Amino acid sequence: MGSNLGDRRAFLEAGLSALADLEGVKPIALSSLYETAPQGYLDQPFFLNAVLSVQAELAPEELLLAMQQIEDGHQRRRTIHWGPRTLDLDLLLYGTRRVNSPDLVLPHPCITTRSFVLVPLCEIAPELRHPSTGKSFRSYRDELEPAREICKVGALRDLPTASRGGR
Ligand code: PH2
Ligand code: MG
Ligand code: MG
Repeated sequence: MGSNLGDRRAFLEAGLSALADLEGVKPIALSSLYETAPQGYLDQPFFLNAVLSVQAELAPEELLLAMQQIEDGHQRRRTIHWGPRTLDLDLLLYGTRRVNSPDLVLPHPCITTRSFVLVPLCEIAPELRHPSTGKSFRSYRDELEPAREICKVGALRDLPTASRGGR
């Protein structure tokens, strides 16, 4: 999850609640919140990033669609590629599943090179390995240049449970 426009923390909180409210999606673990220097497209504000692990009954494509609908519901405008955004929800991994479709590539193709992904990911899943290469995400993280700015800035609120009544 990422945000670098407006009330970044509020957008991440809202995204987290919306994910937890999806039918068939149960939050399992949430990383700390990190403030991170922009990567890729550099001329934009710093991000807040976090990684969330969920148990999902939805297929990967269905989950992705639901995530995009949540983004669209939070003032997300799609202009500059990798540019500033109120709420970005990226599907990084789906178990050990490998997907290569026009709309979805899993594992996420940038997962091994982005410190703002690897640092929070390794926090919640320290033993996890890349499903295709078998290499641990910790190794990928440790091999990154330390210059990349990434700073723990606390936590989002507690891991939400679904607020849907009775289901
Ligand atoms: N997202 C991007 C591009 N660059 N940089 C940081 N630090 N955090 C992000 O979430 C991020 C980025 C495109 O989604
Ligand atoms: Mg992204
Ligand atoms: Mg995205």
